[in-house]
Amino acid sequence: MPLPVPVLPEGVDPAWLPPAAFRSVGGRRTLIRGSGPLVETVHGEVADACRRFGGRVVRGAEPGDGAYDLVLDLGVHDLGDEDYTVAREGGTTTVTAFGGRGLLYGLFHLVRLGEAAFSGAWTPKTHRPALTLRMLDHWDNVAVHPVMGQVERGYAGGSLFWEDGRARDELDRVRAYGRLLAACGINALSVNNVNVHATEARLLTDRLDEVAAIAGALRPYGVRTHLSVSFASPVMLGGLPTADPLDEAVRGWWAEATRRVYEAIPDFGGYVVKADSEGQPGPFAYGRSHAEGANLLAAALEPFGGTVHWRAFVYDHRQDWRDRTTDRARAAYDHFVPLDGEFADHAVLQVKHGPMDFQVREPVSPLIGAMPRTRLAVELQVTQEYTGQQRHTCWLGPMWSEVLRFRIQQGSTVGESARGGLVAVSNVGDDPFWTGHPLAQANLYTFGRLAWQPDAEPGAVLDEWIALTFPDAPARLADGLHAVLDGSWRTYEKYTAPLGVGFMVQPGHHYGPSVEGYEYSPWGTYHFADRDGIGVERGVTGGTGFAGQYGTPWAELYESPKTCPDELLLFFHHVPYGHVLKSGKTVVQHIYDTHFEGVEEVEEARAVWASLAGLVDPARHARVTERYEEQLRSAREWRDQVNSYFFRASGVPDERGRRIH
Ligand code: GCV
Repeated sequence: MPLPVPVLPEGVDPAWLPPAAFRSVGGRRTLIRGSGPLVETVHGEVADACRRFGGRVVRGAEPGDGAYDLVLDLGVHDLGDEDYTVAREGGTTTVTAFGGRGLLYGLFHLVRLGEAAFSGAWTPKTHRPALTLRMLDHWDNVAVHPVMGQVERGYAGGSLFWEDGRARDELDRVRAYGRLLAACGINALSVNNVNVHATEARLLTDRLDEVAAIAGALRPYGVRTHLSVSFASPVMLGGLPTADPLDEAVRGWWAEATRRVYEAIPDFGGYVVKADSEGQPGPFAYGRSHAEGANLLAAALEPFGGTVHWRAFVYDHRQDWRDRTTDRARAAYDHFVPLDGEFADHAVLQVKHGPMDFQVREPVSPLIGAMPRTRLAVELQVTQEYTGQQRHTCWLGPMWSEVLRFRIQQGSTVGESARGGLVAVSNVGDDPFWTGHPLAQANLYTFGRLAWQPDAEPGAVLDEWIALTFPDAPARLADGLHAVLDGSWRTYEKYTAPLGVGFMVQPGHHYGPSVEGYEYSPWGTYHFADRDGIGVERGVTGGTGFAGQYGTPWAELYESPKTCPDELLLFFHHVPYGHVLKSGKTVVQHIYDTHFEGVEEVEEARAVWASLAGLVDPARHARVTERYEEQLRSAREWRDQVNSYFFRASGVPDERGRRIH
């Protein structure tokens, strides 16, 4: 039986799957061959397109039995579960796949191609994902947390999954979410915050049925469910006196708990664990290593084929700001590199892409190139915690692409090193536009597509997103969207923290400027600005030694201010305000210029957006317009605070005599 396409609740934006995106797939004579649950999903999709645009679907016949425009063929092919081959010959477009996901991804491939999928002739081409795991982590709490709200670092309303303290009864929206994720290639999702509070810990045991219900809603679109668990579960939930990973009773407890999970959710993906990090419990309490901790859970998951995603975000968050010997940027490498080779096969070490914490500009984490005997997943942040909180337009595709294409170790890019997959913190909530800022949908789509193909051109991915989201867009709209999105990450960088220094945000909620907000805090987030200069000395000579954690050529390049790229200069070096950048400007003049330019660029983008009224539906246009007002207000605040701070600290006037307060 074809599975009906999920119905969007009234008023919810269809994002990149509006009905019109299926116009080319509808109106055809289609043959679908093969069986299995995802074939029913594919059938449902094609049937829905035919209902809207004409055409018909036949199941099971042989391709030669009639004339078909489209054949979707699941059978025995020399392909992996997610791969598909597309071809066109004699007026028939064919997708062949071996697995249901492959067939579904092949169908969405045709949707992306639009009319081009049904014209001309092309030789067979096989598409396969570069990374087998393409996952979103939701930092959703079941119960609304008194400080963090329902979604930690969430800027799109409440949770899609949890409401009034339990899983939603109505899961149509979750089904529709799974469909959006499949259309950009995401195949896994964890349903709760990595900071596991008391209520959420119980999802593993007595509240498992709620997780199973969500898994059931995501499954038809090939999205596997994972769960964040507390390392202290045996104590919190099992009444054991210890959570020591080498204790037999603890190992037995995890084995049994995991067996029950698989009984309820046979295709369960595995656990996500934040241990010994920002107050979460972990193996250090028992004098055990993080490999011992991760392997405990890997052993419980292994019989069922599951994986533990063990996060490498381990650092001292109670640092004394007076202590210049401790460098947070070093922490993940220092903790984990000695453990290379000790992690079990079913453990994946999940590493944030930068050594600090999702700032607008960071170097790539040196850990990514330094653990060749460990399966690593790289973690990005789609939710815009430090990049404008979905009030600012900030398309992160170019940043992620730079990270993924960075050659971290000889011959290998970050994308190639992420053998355990690419993971991102989701930016989605129950907001009618899914992401709060409607243009932030482009970030989620881009993440999925880059996870499928890390070396894809981000601009081409944005073209896809535009064509799907606005199927009848005139060229003027597409140009306008590129104009406001293409450079928006660099614009954001210009009016916020300069030259890689990071963390000039207001403490706690992290929105808006506060140059010294994190300067005398315990979080390890300092810039050391004084009257003479700014930046963190992280060289091997005279610094914290962080630059030495890289291999060749990066260690040498970052070691000296002469060779360090301008955009990371203050991340690696403390320099005088008069230091001349490769651009020929002094550091302080660069700060003034970029902050003035950043605001001007927001003003321009706001005007471009205003000119698109009439080409975009009114509700979406109004929402983005409102966000631009706030972005401009906030960008001016950033400019004025940052420029005034450095003018007062340095006493150096702006060469161009602009107004600084
Ligand atoms: C889920 C940052 C965020 C925290 C987040 C943490 C993490 O510190 O501010 O909200 O906690 O990263 O990635 O675990």
